[in-house]
Amino acid sequence: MNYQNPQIAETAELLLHRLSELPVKSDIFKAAELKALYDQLRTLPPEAKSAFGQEVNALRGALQAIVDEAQATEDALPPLDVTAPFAPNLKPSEQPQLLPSECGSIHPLTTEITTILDIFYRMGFEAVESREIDDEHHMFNTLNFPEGHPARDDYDTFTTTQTDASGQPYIAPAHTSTMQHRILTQHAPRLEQGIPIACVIPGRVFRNEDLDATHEHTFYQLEGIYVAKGVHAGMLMATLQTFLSTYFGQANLKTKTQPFYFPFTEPSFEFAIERPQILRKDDSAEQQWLELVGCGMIHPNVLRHAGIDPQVYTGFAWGFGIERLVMMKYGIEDIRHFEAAKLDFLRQFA
Ligand code: FA5
Repeated sequence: MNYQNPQIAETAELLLHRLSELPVKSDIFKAAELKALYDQLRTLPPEAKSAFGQEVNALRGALQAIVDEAQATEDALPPLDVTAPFAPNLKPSEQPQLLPSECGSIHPLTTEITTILDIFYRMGFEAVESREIDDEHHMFNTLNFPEGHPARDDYDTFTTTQTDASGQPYIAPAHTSTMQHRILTQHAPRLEQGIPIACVIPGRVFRNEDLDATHEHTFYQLEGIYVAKGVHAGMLMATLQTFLSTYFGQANLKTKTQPFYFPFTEPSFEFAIERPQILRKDDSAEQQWLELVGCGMIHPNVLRHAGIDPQVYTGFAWGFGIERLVMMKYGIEDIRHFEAAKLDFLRQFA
């Protein structure tokens, strides 16, 4: 359309160009230039108003026609599933048959992690997610593993070819303890205000492992950290006992500890529970134990590294394998079921 008024002609050219690039076409009606034309119309003398008004309305009509046409084309297109695991432009007849999404269900590990976290929330812990890529500093140095110490070999995992600023490869963490230094450093100022550090950290961990019914190369752990004044090992045992009794719904669950070694805790323990009924090997009256958790009092060097004075504050930490816990609860005999994507297994938890 040819506009007689040069100002309207110029605005029309500008708005038509802008419209071609706007993702939401109707936003063109919010343009300040269009509003300016209407504002100007109001100020014109009556004799000029009519011609100016007709051209501004014609411009608005032209814009509306383009917006309507774009909307009609959009409505005519079939909806696009950008998450579809095939080329989105395939015709419906060419698309592979997929199960309708209502057939899916939440993975049992997701459900159980939610249940586990809920118990710890009620005990006053907050949750922080761990990372799936980390570095040598958090994997070993801040956790009191001396350089070249054989204890590092217990955490054999995968590394990237890409290196960090210090020339070290990035590490797929072999345990959630890599988060300890971060949590302690970040929350240390709370201690001065008399607020304890109380965090649980769920996360996926990776190990270069020989696989069997209880060992996976990729599995979940839940780390726990508690630091305040006057914290002692009895509190650690009580915390784990309370959690496990609640999780298994068995108030009289019996637990025991035995000495262990972790560089980042002193003393260190392995925490065992009496096998829940479902996982007893036989009906004998003999007590049967199952080691489940690595734990201990946080090593003074780890606290010091995070700027916390171990003479004033003490704390405990633990780490358990989530799959093993879930296996015990439901009597699952092989850890590899979790990642096997077998519907027969998954449907039992749907
Ligand atoms: C650790 O990973 C320590 N970071 C735990 C810890 C945290 C100690 C804080 C002290 C303070 P460990 O390697 O034992 O410890 O693993 C802890 C738990 O993870 C085991 O008890 C087990 O439940 C689980 N786990 C270990 N390796 C595997 C595996 N390959 N597959 C499945 N679960 C595993």
